[in-house]
Amino acid sequence: MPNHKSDQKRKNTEYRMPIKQDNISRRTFIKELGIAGAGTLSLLGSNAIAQNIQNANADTKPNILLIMTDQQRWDAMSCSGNWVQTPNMDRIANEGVRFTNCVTTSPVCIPARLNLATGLYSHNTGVWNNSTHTMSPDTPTWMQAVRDAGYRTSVFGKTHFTPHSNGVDLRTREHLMHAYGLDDVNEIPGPRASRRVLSHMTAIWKEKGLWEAYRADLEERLNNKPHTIGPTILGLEYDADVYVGQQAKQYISNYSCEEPWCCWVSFGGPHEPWDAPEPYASMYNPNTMPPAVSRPPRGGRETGHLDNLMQQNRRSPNFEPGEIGRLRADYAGNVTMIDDQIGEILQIIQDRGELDNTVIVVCSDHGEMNGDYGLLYKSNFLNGSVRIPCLVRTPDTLNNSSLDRVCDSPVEWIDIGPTLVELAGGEINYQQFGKSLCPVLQDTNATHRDFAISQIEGETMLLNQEWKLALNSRAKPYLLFDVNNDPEETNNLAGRSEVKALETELRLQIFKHRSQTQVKMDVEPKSKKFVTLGQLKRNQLLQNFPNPFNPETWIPFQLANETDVTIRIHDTTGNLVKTLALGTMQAGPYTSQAQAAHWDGRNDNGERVSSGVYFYTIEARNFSATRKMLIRK
Ligand SMILES: [Ca+2]
Repeated sequence: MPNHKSDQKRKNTEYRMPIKQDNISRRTFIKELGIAGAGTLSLLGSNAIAQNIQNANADTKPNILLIMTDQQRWDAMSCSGNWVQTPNMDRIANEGVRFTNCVTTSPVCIPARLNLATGLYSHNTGVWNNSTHTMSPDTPTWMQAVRDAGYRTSVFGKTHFTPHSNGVDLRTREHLMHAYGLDDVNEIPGPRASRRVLSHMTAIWKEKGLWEAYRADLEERLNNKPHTIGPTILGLEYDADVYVGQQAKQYISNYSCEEPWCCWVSFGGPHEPWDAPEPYASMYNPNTMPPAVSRPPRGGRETGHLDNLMQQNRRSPNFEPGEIGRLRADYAGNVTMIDDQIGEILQIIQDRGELDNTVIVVCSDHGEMNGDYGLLYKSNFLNGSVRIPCLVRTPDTLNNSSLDRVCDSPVEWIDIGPTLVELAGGEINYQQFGKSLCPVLQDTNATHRDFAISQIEGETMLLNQEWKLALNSRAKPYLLFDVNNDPEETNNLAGRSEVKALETELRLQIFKHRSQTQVKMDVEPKSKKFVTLGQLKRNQLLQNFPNPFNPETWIPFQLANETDVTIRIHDTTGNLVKTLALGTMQAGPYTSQAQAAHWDGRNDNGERVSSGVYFYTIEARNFSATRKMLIRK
């Protein structure tokens, strides 16, 4: 990374031990300031003190471990499908609740992940496929709500909140991740994007002389036969899933902040390529893998996106005999590898004495067809693609020995965000449509939702306890399955005269759901793209994008009129630290990093300010507003 060499060297060093090097927690900081006014800040340095704090926390708020995989089918756990060995996921299921009918709200990465973060559907976000999309930094998220509830939040692995375009370096986007609500960040791209998007992980691959070989191997697979099966050239030690697991493990192991932690471990696997390293590559016998669901004849029904997928050679290849078994065996190996990483993380939490007071959630953004219907990948509403693992284990479920540990009610994966916020003791004060699973965690026979919704490419699916119906982008029913009597989904009833009334009824439920889940018009504009000047009725000062590892910050605002703008930064005693005279600004939103006021973290004498709380005030014509910010070096 010649562009960032010195900068990155520093970041890498800081990254490895973010907590130990910078051991003043946010809350301590504010508390100290409150007690001592503007006096000097005492440091919480020693592990002994940190340990005491942890012990105190053990009686209060639980830590939160969100484990997410990419492209893990609902049945790829021993507890759900019994063909993949996942003792650690099973343990979480046995100490919590397993949701058997959890669907992703969109069976493909970017829209699904955006939905999870925001609690909004694709018909709200406008993101219906893997199009290039950057989540706006002023988007409210569950991560911010958990952080606001007093947690220190972190992410290790893949988020896909910003585009993975050629040459992007995810390390330059940490300020966005902070704005989304994540304090400590080590983001990686998925396995495909890792050949062209840089990260802390690819920097290591490069240093070890592995990156070019990884790129060449992946290119060859993609150009030749995308579903080539064979171990990654990275080996076990440098495999991306091992990297994510070990980074999270190290972070939790070293964690010494006062706040309870909320750690999101987001594995890039078992997303293809089918390249599990040994010993996982040969752990499963291809001949004993469950057979793929055959593709039924189409019949005279309406067509939809699924039919497009079935016509594409890449997604619907001519499988060689035995190939699907080999794909599945490799995939199972990858899942077990991830499960082993989860086991190591659980052990670390147990060693810290925190396991009993930790919330653990396991989920995946969508599934993988792995040959069902003759298909690879996802992007459709069939079980292999749309149903996902969903396990929720809390201190209460752990201790509730009489709890029925399986819940068959339809649930949506956007329900996870509000669940974590509630368990964190936080509040969601923004509009969203996720629904906390907490009530059903106490009574798993209750109905959480009458139906669950999923969307892709302008299409919508409804799943209730009896039926699955999908409308194509012309809102015509084209998939209808009796979920109890046809669990493999090989008898598509759509279009038959005897189900006409049923189709009409379910279709009306989708329309009603759509009308009831519209974003209110007074919600803040989501990004510059959707903002017209006429919508900006008032001036507004927005929350800065903090960067805990760097004193630089970006201050966004919006102007209703053209005016002179000045931003002044004060310390807690009211002393003026820095004046940013921005001059005459036109009306409009100044919300992206490029537009927002940039403060380099230096005072008017050019000296770097110390870590601490500051206030920034905007003056624009008659408008003035002040917000608090935290600068951490
Ligand atoms: Ca994905």
